[in-house]
Amino acid sequence: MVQHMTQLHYSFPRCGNLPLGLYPIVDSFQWVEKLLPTGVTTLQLRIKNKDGSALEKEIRDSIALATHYKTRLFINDAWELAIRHHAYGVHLGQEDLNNADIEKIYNAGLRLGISTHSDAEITHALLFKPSYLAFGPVFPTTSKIIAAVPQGLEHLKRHQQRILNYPLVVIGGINHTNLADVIATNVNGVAMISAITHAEDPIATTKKFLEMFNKQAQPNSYSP
Ligand code: 3NM
Repeated sequence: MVQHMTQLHYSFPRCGNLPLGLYPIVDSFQWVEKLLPTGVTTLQLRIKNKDGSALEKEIRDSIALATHYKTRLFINDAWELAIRHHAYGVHLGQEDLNNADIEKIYNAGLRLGISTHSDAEITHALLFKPSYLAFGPVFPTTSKIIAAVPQGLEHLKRHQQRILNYPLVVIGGINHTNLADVIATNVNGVAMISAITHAEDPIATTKKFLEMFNKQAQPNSYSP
């Protein structure tokens, strides 16, 4: 599929007035089912080990339940299934951008998030006018093999300055030791895998992180 290298004539819809906030990324319907009752307002389903009807069932069931909870569920990569089952949004990595039909995603009314790891990738991602940009890895991560070196909070702040007023979700190595510092940068969303899925008590941990986010975040500093 052709990659869009020129400015699009449309912008993807934003994700509402509520910041994306705590943004757990999970790899099964079972996890979606477990986390939705915690009150989480954003989730991503990122399944890398299934395809065909097994993948479709996970996606379909997750979308149905997230819709019931009014939770913003982003489907990683599987954009056609996300459209077919009316997901809230799609999340694409840089490499996925080459295979996805961006216009189809837009025409179906879905939100779009795009991963970035550098100034050049941010510039590229902005051409698609997505609903939000994800940026990482902020800290070292063991959940994904990534060529980019961890950016740290100082780099993060620099990138934030560059895309002022654009919703930014940060990712990579975020956990209980650094979450307060990350929230203090006033990012729109904080995505995490292992800090939740490897926690001894994932539900209690999610609730604690949600509380931290709600206490510490300054709604006025978020873009609409
Ligand atoms: N994407 P954890 S880092 C899926 O930088 C993913 O684009 C990243 O997992 C990026 O919270 C990452 O366990 C893994 O570090 C995040």
